[in-house]
Amino acid sequence: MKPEGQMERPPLISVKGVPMIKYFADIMEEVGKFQAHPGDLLISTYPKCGTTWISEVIDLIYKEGNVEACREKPIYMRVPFLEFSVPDVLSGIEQLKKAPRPCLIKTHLPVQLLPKSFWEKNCKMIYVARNAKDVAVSYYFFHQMAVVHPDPGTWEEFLEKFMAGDISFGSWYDHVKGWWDKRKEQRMLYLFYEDLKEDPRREIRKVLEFLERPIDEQLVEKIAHLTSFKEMSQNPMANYTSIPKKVMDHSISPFMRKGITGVWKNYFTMAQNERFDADYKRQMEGSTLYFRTEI
Ligand code: PPS
Repeated sequence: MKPEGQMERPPLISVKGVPMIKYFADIMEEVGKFQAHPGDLLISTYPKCGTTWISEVIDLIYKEGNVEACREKPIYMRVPFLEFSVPDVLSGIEQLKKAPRPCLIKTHLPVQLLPKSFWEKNCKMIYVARNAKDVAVSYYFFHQMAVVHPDPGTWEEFLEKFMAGDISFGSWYDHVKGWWDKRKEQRMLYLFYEDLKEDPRREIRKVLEFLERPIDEQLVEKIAHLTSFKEMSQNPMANYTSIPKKVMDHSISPFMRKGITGVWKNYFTMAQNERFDADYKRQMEGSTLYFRTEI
């Protein structure tokens, strides 16, 4: 039985072969018709790959380092989540109808489900990818605290589902490859969580360049400081603590959990690691994408 006041954990629904959270799937027809503005900037990621982190970086760039302006609203209101929908909470589409445009837009959709108008309007896009092993761990804990997801089961069970792509937003492997293959035909910056961790200043400069903004070293320094894991995990406008408990229960596991690369080593058994690596090789065969699982 679900605890009182908590939402149901409905089973995933397939949208053109991609498993999705039921409430998200329910609005996908409307999402497909969404009209992008040519000036909208799309922030695209597979879940748990650094969406919130890059969103905060970009919002600070857009607001020229004005901390007060960035702390006026939580990150999910400053960067509407296109396909987001849960009962009794403003959906991403409703938010976007009210938002001044152009604006920043977050999505976790795989390339094939992105509304056509983003391609037609030639919108700029920033994609952030993260290594599969850390994503699997992060997503496992997120399933426990964000109850719109199905119950993840044990870690062992969840890892099997992850490899099979039988989780919300489908296969990590297809997602990262799909967006990687699109990067050359679109105005897209493809970033890696591990690079952001290794040298945030270098990656912030890349973003500034992509957005055709001057490289102001003072601004770079300020943003690197404000978007460190330590700062963001204590910032109520960035750490998702303002979201209703029935949607995310931080007492089960905080949204800002560890924020490091290589955390998977604490969870994968040797046997799981071997099985995962063999399967990974098969699923990523032929791709030029390369991920670091430690830095
Ligand atoms: S979501 O729900 O898909 O939008 O989540 P997302 O923001 O993509 O990913 C959450 C993970 O990113 C970590 N995170 C950070 N790491 C380093 N530095 C900063 N500033 C930062 N902000 C968020 C967050 O802790 C989640 O990773 P895990 O491994 O679970 O800690």
